[in-house]
Amino acid sequence: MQTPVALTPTPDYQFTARWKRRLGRVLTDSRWARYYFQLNIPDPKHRRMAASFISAFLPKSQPKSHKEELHRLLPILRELGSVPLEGILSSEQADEIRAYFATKECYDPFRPETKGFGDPNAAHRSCIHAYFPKADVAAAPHILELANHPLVLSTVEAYFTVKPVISDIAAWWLLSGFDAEANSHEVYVRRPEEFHRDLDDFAELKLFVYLSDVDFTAGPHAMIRTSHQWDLPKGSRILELRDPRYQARENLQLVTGPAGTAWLENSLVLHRGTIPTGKHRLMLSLTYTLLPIAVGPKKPLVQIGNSQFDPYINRVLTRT
Ligand SMILES: O=C(O)CCC(=O)C(=O)O
Ligand SMILES: [Fe+2]
Repeated sequence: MQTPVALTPTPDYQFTARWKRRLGRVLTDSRWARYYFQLNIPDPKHRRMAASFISAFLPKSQPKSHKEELHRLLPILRELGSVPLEGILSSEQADEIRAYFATKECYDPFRPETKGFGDPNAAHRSCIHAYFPKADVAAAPHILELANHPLVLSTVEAYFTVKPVISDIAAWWLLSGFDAEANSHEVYVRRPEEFHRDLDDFAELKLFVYLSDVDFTAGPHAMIRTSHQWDLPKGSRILELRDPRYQARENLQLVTGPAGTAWLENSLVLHRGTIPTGKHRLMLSLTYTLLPIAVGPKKPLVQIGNSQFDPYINRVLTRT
């Protein structure tokens, strides 16, 4: 009998397959062409220049509300790369959203064969992250209002100098007590001190909102303050906390707070979710960019009647 041979693709085959996949995407969806183009310009200074060039062709914002608050928030966002937004979601509203998600199912994107669940305690032992379908997230109570909160939109518009697009939405459980051995191949587990940037568009801010109470045992979000301005080696988008060339550890910030805690973060800020040691964490993120992004929804997620929200800003999330 012949010994079975494991069929591992050769590096050459993988390389060709990757380029074929990219070409297919670029030819069928122009968002992917823009996506791969901007990936080739990783350094923050050139990205800022590209963003301001593109912005010249985009609609300018309306006169802003919250002038005084903007005066306080914008310098912090520019300098540190992130800024807390207080009072945009009450803890009662966060509880209502969490109760809504308990009636829906979320899924482990890496294990499509496992069942969805609403109760995080019912998760498969190997599951780390479980995401709710984006249409369910967009239809959740309070979320569209939050995405269009005047303080959020004014801050993002002032930062970009033009109207943004809400280009992606996500809500997921980060689960405590997952089987680390079953996930030993995962970078998240294997390199617990690796931080990353997200490069989806030349300008990108994310609104992160905790939907459960997050203390140091609930896998708090971690970020490295001021790192959105750093040039990383060889155009990399990841950094180890211990890298002696950067003051990463000195600038490390862990975000803890009750459900409803919200902040805006430049996606060039090096960040990661830490590993929970005691509690599950439910998180919401809304992505604001100059143009729709390749990794965002392809078609509007929800139909709404006679919307009070700006259709340009909401065109990826909603149609009327
Ligand atoms: O889970 C977290 O705290 C961070 C997730 C993340 O990297 C992102 O949403 O871009
Ligand atoms: Fe990220």
